[in-house]
Amino acid sequence: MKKPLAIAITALLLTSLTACQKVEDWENQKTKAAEETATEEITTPETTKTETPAVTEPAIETTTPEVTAVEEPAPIQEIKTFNITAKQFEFIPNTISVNEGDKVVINLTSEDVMHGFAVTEYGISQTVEAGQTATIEFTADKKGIFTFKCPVDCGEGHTEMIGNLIVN
Ligand SMILES: [Cu+2]
Repeated sequence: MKKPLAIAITALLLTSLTACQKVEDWENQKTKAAEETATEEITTPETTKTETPAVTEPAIETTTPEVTAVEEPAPIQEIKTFNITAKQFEFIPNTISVNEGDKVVINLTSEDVMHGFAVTEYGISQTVEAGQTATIEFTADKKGIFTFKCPVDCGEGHTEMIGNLIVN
């Protein structure tokens, strides 16, 4: 009488255990599936969120240096224009002052005979006909005080026809 009862109890226990396990497994699957859909839902907006600023940020970064690159050269090279009169035996004015890097424009006018404007260190030698105006253009890329002189033998006082180009 005791053996069949024990068998019956073990059988009952086994069936209830497997039933419990089945429920547990099913529940685990349910939570797994729920977790998967949850992570999918989270990752989808995350990727779109990180992609959007990644595109706009470098676009701002590239425009910022472009603007400063355009603004910078403007104050460096200034155009300095001088109207110089050449006559026997002087330049008026006889001193011109610029900053290193400036573009220098000289309008040289001769009042009497043929004269000119020469700076050895800058490789400049320009003549001007009597009564005419010649334009000399160069970039002051060397610092210092340079002598400018008349390259034309314009008379007795020709060697006195000198001036100073000051590049600061
Ligand atoms: Cu001269």
